[in-house]
Amino acid sequence: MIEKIKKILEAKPSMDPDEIHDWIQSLEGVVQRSGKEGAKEILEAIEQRAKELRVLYEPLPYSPYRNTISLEEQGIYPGNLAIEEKITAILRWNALVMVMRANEKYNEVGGHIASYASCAEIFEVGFNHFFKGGDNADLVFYQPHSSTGVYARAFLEGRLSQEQLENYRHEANGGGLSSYCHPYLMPDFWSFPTGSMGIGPMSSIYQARFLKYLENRNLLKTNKHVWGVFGDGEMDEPESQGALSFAVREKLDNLTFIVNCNLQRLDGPVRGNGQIIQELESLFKAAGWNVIKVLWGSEWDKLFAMDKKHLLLKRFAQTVDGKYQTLGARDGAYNLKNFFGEDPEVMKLVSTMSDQEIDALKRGGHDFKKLYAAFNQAINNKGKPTVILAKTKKGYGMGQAGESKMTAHQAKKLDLDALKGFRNKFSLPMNDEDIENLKFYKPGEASEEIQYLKSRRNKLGGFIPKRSFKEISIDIPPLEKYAKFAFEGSDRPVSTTMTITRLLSGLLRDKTIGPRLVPIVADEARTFGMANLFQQVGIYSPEGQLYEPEDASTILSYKEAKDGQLLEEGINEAGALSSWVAAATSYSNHSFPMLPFYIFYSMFGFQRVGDLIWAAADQMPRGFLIGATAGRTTLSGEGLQHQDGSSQIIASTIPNLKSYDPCFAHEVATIFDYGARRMMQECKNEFYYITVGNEKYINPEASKNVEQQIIQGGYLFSTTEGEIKINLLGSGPILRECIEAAKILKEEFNIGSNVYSITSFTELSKQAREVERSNRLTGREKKEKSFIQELINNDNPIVATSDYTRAYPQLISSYLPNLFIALGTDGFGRSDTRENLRNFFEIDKYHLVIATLDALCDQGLIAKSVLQATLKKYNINSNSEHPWSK
Ligand SMILES: Cc1ncc(C[n+]2csc(CCOP(=O)(O)OP(=O)(O)O)c2C)c(N)n1
Repeated sequence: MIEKIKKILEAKPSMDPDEIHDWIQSLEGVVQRSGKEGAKEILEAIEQRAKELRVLYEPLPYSPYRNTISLEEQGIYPGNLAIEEKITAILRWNALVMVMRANEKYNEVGGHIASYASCAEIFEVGFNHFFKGGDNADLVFYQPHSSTGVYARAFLEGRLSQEQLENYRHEANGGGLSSYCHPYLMPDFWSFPTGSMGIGPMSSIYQARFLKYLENRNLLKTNKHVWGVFGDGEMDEPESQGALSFAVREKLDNLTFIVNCNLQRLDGPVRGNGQIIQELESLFKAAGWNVIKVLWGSEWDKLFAMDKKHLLLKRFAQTVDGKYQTLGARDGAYNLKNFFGEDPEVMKLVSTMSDQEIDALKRGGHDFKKLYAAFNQAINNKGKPTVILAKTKKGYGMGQAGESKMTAHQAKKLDLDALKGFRNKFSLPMNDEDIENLKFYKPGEASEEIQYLKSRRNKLGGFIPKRSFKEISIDIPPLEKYAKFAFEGSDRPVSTTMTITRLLSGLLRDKTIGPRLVPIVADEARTFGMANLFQQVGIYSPEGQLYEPEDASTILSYKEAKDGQLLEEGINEAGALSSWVAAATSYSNHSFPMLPFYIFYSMFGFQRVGDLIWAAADQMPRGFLIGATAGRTTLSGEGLQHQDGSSQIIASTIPNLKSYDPCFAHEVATIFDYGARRMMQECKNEFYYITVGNEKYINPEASKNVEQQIIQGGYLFSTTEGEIKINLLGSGPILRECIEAAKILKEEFNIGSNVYSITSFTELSKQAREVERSNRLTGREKKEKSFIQELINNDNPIVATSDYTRAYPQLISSYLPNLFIALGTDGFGRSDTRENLRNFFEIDKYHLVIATLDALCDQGLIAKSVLQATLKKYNINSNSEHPWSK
């Protein structure tokens, strides 16, 4: 402040210093008379007037480099500090030992020590005082590389055995502990995967929002709080920052971030030449968050009290993080010389302190009292989310082996001296032999540590993390009730997008499942013909609707409502997907199943937010992902960045995802009904991806008795007889090219065909994979046939195609003995008509005929001259480049 005043005076020598002084004195007077709030009011009024007068004034977007909560405001610590310190020391030790033992045993399994070492106090303040457990458990996102500390705690609580700790990162044969927080691998323990940086912060925001959504829709009222402990390096991820203003817009006062600002990431400092804490403060403040900085431990308080001229603040402000790191890695003597000693007046403040006392000056993130005050203020703060920026040391207590070292993140062991140093620093009651043998330490059940830890958890409702919920089944109405239209065939052309949105609309009307559906769009409702939902169910907005919409006089007018059901997430696929995850895990997080239906531009799904979907899979979600305007040629006109030829292939890599590419309305309805029933009624841990297109065509009446096969992945759609025969396999709208090709083959070449509607090459391949494995591993004499082998059951060649790249139909090729020709849309998309695109990618009916003739030539069933003549007739230029290389 003084520096700033000096600067003002230097820049404007005409200003009278006394006048400035008077202003400051009157401000101080206001603070004394009316308190901080009064002073704030006056400053705001002055700022407002200054803006009106066009006085350009840009205050720094961050506060001084000190604790936001002053000592006077701190309050009394409600816990037993001595016991909590003991518990934390034990947890630190066991977490460290877990990593060292695992690496001694298996050498290659990795693990981290330094991250938990830096956030142990943060976790413990949460565990002992804030994180609620039990039926109303808070949602806590743990920093993934600190999972060891959470395991160490569960060990003391008696929830994990020593054997499990011994098997940290040794999971393949069951019973071991996951590297990071993976609900799929430890379904009774973890709820939120955070191992992929950035997904935790974004996901936690949408979980908090979903709680408000449930409440505002009068479905479920809880007082759950969402906590997220994240790394300062992690905050660089676009996903970490991307939803910060959203959290404010939605007034998420049920959300608290604690950023573990140890100033380091994996390679080095997060901001060597700057100050990450100040930068994050600016970022969060600009977004509108309540920001609480916890920078300095209690030991500093007496220095601050002596520092009337705020010289320490000036030193802090002058010190960049790269230097803080070096200071953190060195001893008291070094700090005296290189931090305090750089200003003789600051040096005077510490003149009576020993090197050891300097060494013992802690950072705020290692101080229970400071942290408690911040957590407490966070949960009592209303109307906006809070971030606590806690300054810590990476590898705290690791000494030369890691404390604030550049290589701290990767450190997996401490030598004997460092281990002894660790024991001494944290006063662990262990002898040298125990230390040398890396013994886990667990005080007896009757010890004060265990009793305390358990009583605290008891008070807070029970142990966490714990993924436990009541399985609740929700009935799905029979298809006849809402989906008859899809089976009757249509005189007028309809697209699969129209079909699926009509199905959704129908299901929304059902009294039981209807309210539990969560339709989600990312600014594409009109694209997919869903504008009717604006009125039918309303768009969720905690504010309701504060304006008369422009289209108020129309029947489909834009309607926002506090209890609106549709989540309109804006142009924000990552946010929409995070929203979907929150709804899709409502069954497990809140014992309140909801069925999300996120419909999106398919190219901006798996390709754009694939890692979010992978993290979703880890959480065993239940819900529909609908990739609309799918297919590289079915989406005509839009070109290279819009046309999706790959999502089905990415989807096929996700184990608990069932993905489908249907062609006809009844197929869509069958899959939709099956999925809804499996997830909601039968409570199966699977989720569904269905691609739908915007091409309109006449739907035939549904084939009979094929429902089961549609789900299995395909059925025989039609047959034409002929002396020679081909199998034409097609999925999605490209099935119709197969149907047309079959006609040409019959009429012009007398070649018969079996046309198969393949609803999912993926499902077919998964089942075939199982059968193949079982045949191999059982060594049975007579091998069982897979479903696809049974379905085809002839040795005619196969021409298989889809609107995706060749890899999609090729998923099944190795399970079939037939000659297998795959066609697909490999290459970059183009803007053109469907017809031209299908010709360009060589998947139209003519290329299917050519592929058939070629296959039959290979088998010696027809003459080459037939192929050559047909190429000529169709004017196919064999010299042109492949579409995928152009
Ligand atoms: C998306 C993603 N990119 C990279 C990594 C690899 N990684 C793991 S931890 C880490 C550094 C984390 O630093 P920070 O967030 O500051 O946490 P700290 O361990 O320092 O507390 C990196 C780069 C990852 N897990 N996820």
